[in-house]
Amino acid sequence: MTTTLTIAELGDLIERILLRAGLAPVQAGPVARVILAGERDGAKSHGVYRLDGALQTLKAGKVRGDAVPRVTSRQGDAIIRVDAGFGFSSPAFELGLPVLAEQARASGIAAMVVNDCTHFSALWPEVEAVADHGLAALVMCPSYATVAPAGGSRPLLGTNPLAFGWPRPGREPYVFDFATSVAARGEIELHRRAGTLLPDGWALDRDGQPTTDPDAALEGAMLPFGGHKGSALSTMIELLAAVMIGDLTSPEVLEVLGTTGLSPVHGELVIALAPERFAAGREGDPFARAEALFAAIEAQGARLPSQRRYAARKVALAGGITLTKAESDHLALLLERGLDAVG
Ligand code: NDP
Ligand code: PYC
Repeated sequence: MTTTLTIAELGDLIERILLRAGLAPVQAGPVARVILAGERDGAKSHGVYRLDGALQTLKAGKVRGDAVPRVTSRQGDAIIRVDAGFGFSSPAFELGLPVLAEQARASGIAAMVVNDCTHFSALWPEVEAVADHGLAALVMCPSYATVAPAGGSRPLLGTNPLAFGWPRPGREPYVFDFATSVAARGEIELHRRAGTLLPDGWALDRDGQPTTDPDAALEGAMLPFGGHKGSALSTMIELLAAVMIGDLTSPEVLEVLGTTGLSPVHGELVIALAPERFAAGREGDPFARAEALFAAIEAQGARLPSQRRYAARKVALAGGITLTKAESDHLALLLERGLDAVG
């Protein structure tokens, strides 16, 4: 038996679970919004399934449930610095976004550095939020060491997601967002829970041999997508969104946390760009030219990234979000027992 909730009902339930577990409202609201967005858009690897990890991290004392993020840069700085105070990343991002957008519009480009945040979420909610300000965006962050570099066999890099957004006047932005590993770790965990094998080429076991067993993969190493290309992109993310911003790299995160069973703590880099400022003085409107490019892609029968998500969102907006019995029973348990419900 399934249960269907409206988006507002599910958002309210998630927020109440987080408050019941002890998160302060300043943390619970943004965290609930990002989890709800995952469920609404059919992005199950970052939907309600992430609640347990967030609450386990809170119970282990590895995230501050009462952290109040602060913007620490001065007005007019091109680098907007947000100290997450060892809370979750989403409250820090929401706080810094208006400052970032204002500065990017003023200068054509601005960056937001978020430090000391616990991060479990997908990045597309963030690039979409920047694109809603009429800005293009790049967002990236490390994770913890679970991915072998191309040619290696032991975990070193993170699944390090990279997301990009381009605003499209009057319609949803062009957005892609993917792990630089073959798949997000959440996908492997979902295979494990479902008792299904992984596709070939996703992972190595602890002896460095290819495996399709999710348990062996979680104990071993995941692989970067596209061989040396994904490996280099992932390394770039370690450099820009960890080393450059003075925060932890994926191997350092694992050392500090001591487990991949909790949500990782590190930093995040968000870059916002105003396309019309870059194109100033050149022929053609960048937004119209982008539309011509998107139309040409679709004319070949290819789909744009995020179209599946936007379609799922339409369905959810019209008919609500359907949860399995196991999911709704688990949410009820989390609401009733708070942190006692998680290991
Ligand atoms: P997917 O492989 O599921 O999707 C990657 C992107 O490609 C999406 O934008 C998707 O759009 C698009 N896409 C998929 N298939 C096609 C297609 N046939 N044609 C065009 N576009 C397509 O992503 P991952 O499993 O790699 O990552 C999932 C999520 O995990 C991401 O949101 C990422 O941010 C998150 N993550 C977070 C981490 C963290 O540390 N916080 C670490 C790693 C991952 P669509 O959604 O519409 O299918
Ligand atoms: O799915 O790989 C992942 C992930 C790691 C941290 C948050 N999501």
